[in-house]
Amino acid sequence: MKNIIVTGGAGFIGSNFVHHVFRERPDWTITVYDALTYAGNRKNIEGLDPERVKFIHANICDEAAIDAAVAECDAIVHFAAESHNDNSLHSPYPFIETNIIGTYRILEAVRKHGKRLHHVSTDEVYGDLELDDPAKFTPDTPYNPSSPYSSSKASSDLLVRAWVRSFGVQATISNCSNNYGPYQHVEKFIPRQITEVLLGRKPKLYGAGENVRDWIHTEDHSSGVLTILEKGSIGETYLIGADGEKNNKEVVELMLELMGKDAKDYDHVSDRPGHDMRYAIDATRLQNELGWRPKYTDFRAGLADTVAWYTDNRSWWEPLKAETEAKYKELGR
Ligand code: NAD
Ligand code: TDX
Repeated sequence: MKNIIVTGGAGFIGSNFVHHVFRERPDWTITVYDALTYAGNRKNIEGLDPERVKFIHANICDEAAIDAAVAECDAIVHFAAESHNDNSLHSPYPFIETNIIGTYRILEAVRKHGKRLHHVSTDEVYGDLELDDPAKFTPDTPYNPSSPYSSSKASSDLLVRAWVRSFGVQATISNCSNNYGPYQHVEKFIPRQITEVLLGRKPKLYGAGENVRDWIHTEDHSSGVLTILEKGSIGETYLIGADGEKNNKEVVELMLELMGKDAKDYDHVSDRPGHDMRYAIDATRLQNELGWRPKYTDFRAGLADTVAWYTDNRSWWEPLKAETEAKYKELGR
């Protein structure tokens, strides 16, 4: 596999994956296929050798454009999505179009051209867990999504499964937990809070702050996806997680401490409607069957690096901040 397309490769996780593959597979070429929505940024993939990293500015819903791109590659890794729950509560339609129709277009293109597909999805398709539930999500957990975002991702996963079974498409799926690291949009929890503090304001916790997320460094997500792309069994679903469960209050307090502030100096704001309580991943299949292991398991160190990245890259995030906070103001959060 030498020539891959990365959809959404100018977004947070996609661009980290592009950097990862660029480093780890020096004989591969990578075509980033991205519509550059509000969440995409060409700066995320700046500085990479243009002989090895190409860019196509197009929408995955554009049938002719995706068909032409897929015809030229060996495999496609599909990250492109509308990815933010709060936006999906405010205006769901783009989630239906990109996440469902866009994935359908990709499936039809890989079917026509007989190409390998890896579809990137989320643990949110499984719904949520109670705080005291000993269970974690496994590949056999029934789908039970809560939000327009997670239900559109669940729909896309089901399309992939159907295209594998009905048409013999060569696809794998991964469902990963909450990522953190560089290049994450300031609408998301960790970058929002870091940048609020850098601007002299207070972090904003939804509700009581007791909701639990299973944090994984985006580098570990990248190595998981690359492992599945190279070694995964066709038709299989793999869960990617690094045993990183923390509640939101703990994350904010650690972040404030790392930034030299009073750990209790945050505000509680109104809760997200339908707010999932807890996500937790059991990554046994990926570990046992494909031998994958996470490397960035020290959350304190990973969060400190992330704080340092946002501190050092103010010109990257500052232009996004006003519009993002205006959207939150409308939502009352
Ligand atoms: P992101 O919002 O940062 O980036 C999305 C990228 O896709 C952007 O570059 C955007 O321009 C592009 N894009 C959006 N719509 C497009 C379209 N119609 N055509 C072409 N390009 C389009 O998202 P992210 O957080 O990096 O998430 C990437 C993928 O990983 C998504 O599929 C998401 O569901 C999944 N995921 C995310 C997380 C997380 O914690 N962020 C966790 C698990 C899975
Ligand atoms: O300001 C905030 N305050 C707050 O308390 C924001 C933006 C969020 N939160 C809470 C809500 C969640 O419990 O923090 C937690 C994380 O929120 P998000 O960053 O919005 O992520 P989440 O809704 O958990 O979804 C993320 O993980 C799964 C990604 O955005 C999805 O793309 C991925 O599929």
